[in-house]
Order: sequence, then C-alpha cells, then structure tokens
Amino acid sequence: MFFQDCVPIFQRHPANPILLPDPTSDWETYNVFNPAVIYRDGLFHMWYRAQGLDWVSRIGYAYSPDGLNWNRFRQPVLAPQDEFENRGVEDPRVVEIEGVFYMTYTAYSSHPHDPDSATHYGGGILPMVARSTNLFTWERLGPLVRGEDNKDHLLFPRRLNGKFAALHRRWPNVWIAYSDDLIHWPEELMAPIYGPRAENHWESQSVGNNGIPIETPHGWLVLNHAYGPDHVYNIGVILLDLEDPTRVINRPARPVFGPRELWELRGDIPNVVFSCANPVVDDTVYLFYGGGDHVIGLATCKLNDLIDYARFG
Ligand code: BMA
Repeated sequence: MFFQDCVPIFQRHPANPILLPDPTSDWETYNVFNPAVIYRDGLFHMWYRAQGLDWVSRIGYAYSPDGLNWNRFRQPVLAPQDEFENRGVEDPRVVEIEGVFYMTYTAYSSHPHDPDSATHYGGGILPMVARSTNLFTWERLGPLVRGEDNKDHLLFPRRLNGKFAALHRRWPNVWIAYSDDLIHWPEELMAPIYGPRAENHWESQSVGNNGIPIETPHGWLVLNHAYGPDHVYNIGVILLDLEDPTRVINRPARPVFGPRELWELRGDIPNVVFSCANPVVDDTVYLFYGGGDHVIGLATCKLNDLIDYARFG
C-alpha cells in the first residue's frame, strides 16, 4: 500500500469525526459519508449519504452553527423513488444559483438502463439534477446524460457565458457540459478537460470531481479525488479558466489531502477520504469528507494557501 506524501495545507479538526452513524435509526445505522455542505445565513447546512439496515443509500439533512455540532432530521430528505434509484441515491453536491438550490446526486439502480452501455457493478447509474427552494423538498429535473457510466457531476455556482455549466465524469475523464434549463445538456457542448496521469502513482487509475468549484481572481479552484493501483483515495487540486473551464491553468503534481487516521484507513471501504463539499467561510475552506465510507470528517485551510498551491505548485 502506497501513501503519497500530501502538501500540508489542510488541518484535520481535533473533534473528528464530526458525524457518526446512528444505531437507533434504521436508515443511517451503518454509514454516513460524502456530504454536501453549504453555508448560509450563519448556519452550515449538510446533506449526507447514509446507509442503514437495507444498505440502500438515502440522503439525510443536518444543520450546524459551527460545522462541528450537528442537528439532524429524524427522516431522510431524499430517498429512492423509482426503479432507477432502487439501490440508492448517492454522493450529493449542493449549490445555490440565482436564489434556487440545486442538488446533483447519483441514482443507482439494480438493472442497467441500456444493456449495451457501460454499467456500474452490474446495474445502472444516472447523474441526476434536483431543485429546491426550501432546502428540504427536492424536485427531480432528470439526469445530465443517460446510458453511460457517468457520475461525480456538479454545477458551477453561476452561469458561464449565459448558460448553466457542469463538470461531470465520463470515465476516465472529467468533462464540461452546458445547459439553458438544467434539463437538456447538448452533446455538442460537452468536452473533456483532464483525466488520470500515469506518471503520478496516486492519480494513475481514476479521477473525479469533489465539491462546488471556488471562484477566485485566478480561476476556478477545483478539488478532485484520485486513486492509483492500490485504491488509496487522495484529494488533489486543479485551477481552471474562469470563462472557459476546459482550459487548465495549472495542475500541481502532489495531493493536498489523503487518508491517515484510523477512521479513514478502516471503515466500510479502506483508505478513503472522499469529499463532495468545500464551502468557503471567512477565507477558510471547510473540507467536509467521508472517511472510509463510514463517518464524516472536517479539515480546514486558508483559502490563500490553497490558491497559492493551485497556482504555483
Ligand atoms: C466512489 C463513490 C463514492 C465512494 C468511493 C470510495 O466510486 O462510489 O461514493 O466514497 O467510491 O468507495
């Protein structure tokens, strides 16, 4: 097992892990992980993936004044509703655009939607988009694309050249997509941006998106995840052009975060730190992440330190 040296930018919070499974609940009994988090009006809002007695993923909601102490709803806010989601709703990412909240999540089904297309563990996955005006009730708009192995999708926090924009993962590459209505995503507007790098062990096999891109004067700061042949999940950073994110400004060679703590090295899946959220509050980046697909952790850094590494690393 090879643990790549990380650039020491992020600090783990001493209160970690900050959210644990709840043995008194039937739907979040075993694992809580990979949360979306936004900060709004003095509160952190979290939507987290949970697995309970039936091992089907649902999405729970919690809020917190400090990002450490969470008050959670007793029932999930998103649960599978049809055959396309019967194995679960996974890995939410939430963003506010023009006063409306959008969640992207992976719908996981026990049967492939198109038997000739790539599948996921023998089933089908759909990269879904949903909308909410109150944080709790979510209206499904539909998938970004059908009939292929596509997930890790997220929305940019504003329009680019008048259109909604998304990053998605059409394996093995991260792609851009654009839409006028968040329902239709024309194929001719899609383009690959970057993929695994064979020369770096830690990101030689697979890469994917993390949380919502952070807008900076120097470009979109985008955190991502990657693994090599030993399946150790690390977190990297890449800087993309503000108006044309298919233009990579810089992609540093070393990761900024990797599994080290017992609850990151063990858990349901070993050696995993997997993040779907990096909100910025008062110039601090809050990296919320799943540890071992089992619990939720928090690490923070100064935004300027991350920008510097993304630009010059
Ligand atoms: C990815 C996703 C994540 C998970 C990770 C590590 O493919 O399914 O939900 O955290 O694998 O197991």
